Amino acid sequence: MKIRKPFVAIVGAGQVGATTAQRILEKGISDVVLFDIAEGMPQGKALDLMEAAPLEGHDRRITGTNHYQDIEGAEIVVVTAGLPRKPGMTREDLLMMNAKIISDVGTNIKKVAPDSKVIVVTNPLDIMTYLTLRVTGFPQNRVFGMAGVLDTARMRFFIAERLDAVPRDVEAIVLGGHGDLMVPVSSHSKAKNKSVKELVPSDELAKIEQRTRDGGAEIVALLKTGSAFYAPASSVTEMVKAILKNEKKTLPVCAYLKGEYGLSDIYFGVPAILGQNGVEKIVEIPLTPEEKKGLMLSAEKVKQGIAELDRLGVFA
Ligand code: TXD
Repeated sequence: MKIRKPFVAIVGAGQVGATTAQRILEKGISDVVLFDIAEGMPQGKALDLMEAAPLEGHDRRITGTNHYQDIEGAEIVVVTAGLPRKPGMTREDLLMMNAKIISDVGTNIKKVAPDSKVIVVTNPLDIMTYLTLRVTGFPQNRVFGMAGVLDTARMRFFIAERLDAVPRDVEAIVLGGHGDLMVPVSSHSKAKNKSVKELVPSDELAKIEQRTRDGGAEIVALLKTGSAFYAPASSVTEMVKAILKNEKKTLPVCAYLKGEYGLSDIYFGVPAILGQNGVEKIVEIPLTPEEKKGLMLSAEKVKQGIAELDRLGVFA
């Protein structure tokens, strides 16, 4: 089947990759090319998804492939290739294993889709996004990562659950690195037209913030094998839609900072405007002294991860 432009390529047809493909197709956003190194697997999933089209009623197309050549011309490349976290394993344990994979994937994207925007999903997220920038040599606005949309969605759900509210109607934002030190910004969380700080007692809000930080681990512990994929796929899809439809929507994005929030030469979760050019602007929001302090701690951890990659010779 001929894929029509603009289309999205997804590298890594595992849980997050395939579910993202499903969401993009079923929401009618664009055609999709699904790539994986596992032979037959992306072809099988693509065929299965096409066979659902008569029932789901969409007119989108997907093909599966093991050849990078087939992603040539992609408007957006979503990178989910990697190994998922196992119970007890930290995101940083994944560092070296996934760094090798990302170097390979980035090199291929540079070759076949040099004009694409790249959304990195692979963990440890902030560090793999930084590595993707270095490997592709793309402009910074065309390389960014997904984590904040997911962490924020988790927090929104936890607040909605506590208040018996509709999750969609709860506003929240989670900033910082995608790790244990991420910063749920409760000063900007709202529900029922009120600040969440007015609606939820501070000790309970602190628990919600902690559950948000542990959101990934909570799912890993329940699933036993693999990690979350439904909400991550929804989060990637939200970003893809904002770019393809040039929505200029402000979302928490793992973006390259050049002095914003007092940080530079780092990929970090901040509010950013997404549109047809990728990250079009970093938005600086006022933070409490405590939130600022939390962000600096989180940034320190991301910087350490980047330094670790450097020490291991990954950038050489
Ligand atoms: O918020 C976030 N950023 C995250 C990140 C939310 C959820 C998952 N997060 C991370 O995404 C997770 O820790 C992993 O690093 C990735 C992918 O998670 P997923 O659950 O989709 O992992 P799978 O199901 O194991 O899929 C990974 C696929 C699998 O099919 C492999 O065959 C493929 O990646 N793979 C490759 N594809 C292309 N090229 C290479 N080199 C390659 N190596 C493995």
